[in-house]
Amino acid sequence: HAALALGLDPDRKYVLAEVKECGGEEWVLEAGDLPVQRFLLWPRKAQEKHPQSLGFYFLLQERNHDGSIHYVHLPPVSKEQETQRLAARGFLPPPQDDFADLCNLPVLSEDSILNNLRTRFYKKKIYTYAGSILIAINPFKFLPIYNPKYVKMYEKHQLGKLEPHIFAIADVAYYTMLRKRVNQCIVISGESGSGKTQSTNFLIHCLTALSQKGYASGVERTILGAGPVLEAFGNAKTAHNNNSSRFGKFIQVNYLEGGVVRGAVVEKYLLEKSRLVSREKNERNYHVFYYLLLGASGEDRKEFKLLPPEDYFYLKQQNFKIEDEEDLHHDFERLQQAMEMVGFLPATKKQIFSVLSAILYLGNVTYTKKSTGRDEGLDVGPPEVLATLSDLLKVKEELLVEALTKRKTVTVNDKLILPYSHSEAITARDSMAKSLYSALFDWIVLRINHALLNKKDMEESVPCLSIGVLDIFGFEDFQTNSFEQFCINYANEQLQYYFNNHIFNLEQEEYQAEGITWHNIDYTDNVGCINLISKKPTGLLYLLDEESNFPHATDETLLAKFKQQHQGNKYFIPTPVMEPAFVIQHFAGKVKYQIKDFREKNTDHMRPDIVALLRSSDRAYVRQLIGMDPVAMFRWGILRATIRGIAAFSEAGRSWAAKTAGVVRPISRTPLGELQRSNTQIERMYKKNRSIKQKNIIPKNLLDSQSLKFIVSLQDRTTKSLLHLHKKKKPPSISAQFQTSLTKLLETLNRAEPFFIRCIRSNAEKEEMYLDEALVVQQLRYTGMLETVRIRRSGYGAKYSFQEFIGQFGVLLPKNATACKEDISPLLEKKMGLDPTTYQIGKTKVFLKELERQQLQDMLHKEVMCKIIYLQRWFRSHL
Ligand code: AD9
Ligand code: MG
Repeated sequence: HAALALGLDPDRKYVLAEVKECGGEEWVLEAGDLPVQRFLLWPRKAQEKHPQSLGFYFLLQERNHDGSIHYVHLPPVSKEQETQRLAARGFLPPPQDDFADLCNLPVLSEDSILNNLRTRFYKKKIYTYAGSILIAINPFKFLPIYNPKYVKMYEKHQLGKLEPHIFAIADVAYYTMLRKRVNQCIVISGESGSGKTQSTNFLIHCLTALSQKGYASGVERTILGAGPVLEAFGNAKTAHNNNSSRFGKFIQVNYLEGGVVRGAVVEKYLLEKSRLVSREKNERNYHVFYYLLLGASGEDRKEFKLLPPEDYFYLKQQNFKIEDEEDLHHDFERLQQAMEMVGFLPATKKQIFSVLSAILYLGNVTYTKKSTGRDEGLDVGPPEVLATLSDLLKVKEELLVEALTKRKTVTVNDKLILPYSHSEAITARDSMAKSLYSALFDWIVLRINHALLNKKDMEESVPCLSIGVLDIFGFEDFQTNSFEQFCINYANEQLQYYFNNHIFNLEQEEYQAEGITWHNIDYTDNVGCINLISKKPTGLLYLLDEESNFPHATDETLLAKFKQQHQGNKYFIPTPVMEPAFVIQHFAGKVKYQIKDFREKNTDHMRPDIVALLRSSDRAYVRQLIGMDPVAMFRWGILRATIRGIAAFSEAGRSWAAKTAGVVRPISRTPLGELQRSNTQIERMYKKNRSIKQKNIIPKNLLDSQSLKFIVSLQDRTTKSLLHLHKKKKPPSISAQFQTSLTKLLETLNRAEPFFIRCIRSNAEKEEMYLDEALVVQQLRYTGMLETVRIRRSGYGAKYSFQEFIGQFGVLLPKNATACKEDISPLLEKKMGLDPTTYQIGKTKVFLKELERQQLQDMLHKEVMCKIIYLQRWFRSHL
């Protein structure tokens, strides 16, 4: 029972020691002439930070089994840390009042917000509201508040009546969607390691549980399986987070009108490809590689030709050590289960694992200068690696060697074959690995989407309502930051803007439009930074695209362009002339980006040579991975399903669908010319079909002109993307694609009603139940928490149009009341006697504070109960 750490209590009267395996018992030991009061169980993490470190305050004397004595030196702990840790364990300070909603704080300041959050945190209340915004502080420790009992507890409750909880948000989003018949979205933000992905998982869990009766089956199971599969392939250990998302995702859960889950769609954003081939010290490659290597059975090892992890170049760079073998083994089992949940058959899993194995082998390909003859060029090896690769990918070894050593360029009238230089060859090899992995990831997302789409019968109905949950990669600032961080931080910048726009802009514009009394609240606008990055024509992203296309450009000319265009911009901080880097003042802090490889990463598409090689594979799966644009394949999936839906509906629909399907079915194999012809045919059918619709054979909601147009446009887009592939036309740059998908995402979000979750990282060391005040304050500051609470507090959380108000609270109004200010006002002013500062009636809407809304709701409830009792009495006396 070695003591792990010692410290002084805040008054420096006692020595406190912690013992790892004592199971919470108190121990008494001697420590010099200081009395030792008690021993506590401290988090293991705290100890890992200073293993056996040579503190000079404390010396623990221990008796070994054989009676000899040895000493353990332990580090001192700061008074502040000590106080916080003691508070966490319920020792100190005496219990303080706390507020579940920051809007109810008696005094509003940065200090009072922090104090309240801290007090709650150490009472294990990690969730706090700011009106309807949920603040979640990552405790790095699982609290027992997520079991199904809690889902039930929060079901149909009123926000604010129970302790704040993430399930409360899911529940309110769900019932608001059903009540208002409007799509909802939940936008989760926070820096890397703050708990967004974890929160997403809790939300998805709750959102599927709410709709199902008792057990997860069918599509719910698929949705629940999707998370772990995507995390295994798209998350990795970084300096900030052991499970850092290296891609963004938007999961949209679709519901039937009655609220039963019908399916879901996962949209992914920008996977960090560079991680596959290199990364910073102490960081790891994608989880799935370690799961596979440490979890695969002997048989699998043989089949996929797996080596020990330390034998792979892509894994062993920089401080390679694996300390969590046991966990990884279990993780692999869990991954396999999740893959089954999303419908991956054993054969599919095998295909995936052999591609993973091939990717790892690619890293072991080495090059040497040709030793014989005058032939310039490189020898590639080692032979056994090439043989294994050719076997795993089922490609001819000569072709593989060619793709790994020579560049083929097709000019107007000639084909040029040039040998790569050593560094070019390494780049080509890595590019192949990255392409394969990102194609694999896209394919997995696509397959998951298929499973989510097809599980429930497409025939039944069309999607009506949805709740989207957004979980992107959090803001990050590493020792060295590159193109990936630039994109990630830009996405976070956009999300902050979205938040500001909703919470401050739109809200205050509405107050103004409604003509209610209001003093504007200022906030820190980040639009300047967004303009710096993305405003046409000189935004950094546009300059980047320009320089990426310019043949003689280099990273240096790009940097020069940045500096020249944005000198003096307050978001673009000057750097020393010689430094190959630039600094951006983001809303969440300054970040220095190294310009190296910006251009290359921005145009990092699958190389035609590699496409050609993989196309020649004898393994259908490998051909599939690269053969089709995944987006097109996905659309094709919807197209097919829609056609099936139409077919199921009626005789006329069936014949239409049969013809249509006949035209488009073999789309992936159809020559392009024919595909274009088939487009014309669909168009013709679409026109003909108008008459079918007019005859009311097909109901409007199933086959309105909108969905037919959709089908035609899908077909069109599919053709276009195939053409793209065919003509080898330059696809848009990575940043342009990212920009487009972000814009699309924001459009989707703007069409839905948002809920916000602000995740906060409690400390940078991932220590359990420990709140680092400085770090938390910093996050509160840059997210504009004080201003947010201010507007939520002085603003009005509840809004009803007059019509909605009458609809909901009509029972409380006189019989002949109409939807106007004059009829509604007496209820609030006289009958309820509300304080005039707690509500306002505008031109078309009633605005209420949260507490008053609850009063109104309670009053309604009482009134309805009275009516029921009255009716019951009446019945009893009359029947
Ligand atoms: V990143 O931007 O993807 O790098 P996230 O997603 O914000 O980041 P994540 O959800 O991965 O952070 O949380 C990091 C770790 O904190 C998790 O792996 C958990 O171990 C831990 N965590 C987060 N939230 C909770 C929680 N509510 N309860 C317990 C939590 N642990
Ligand atoms: Mg994450």
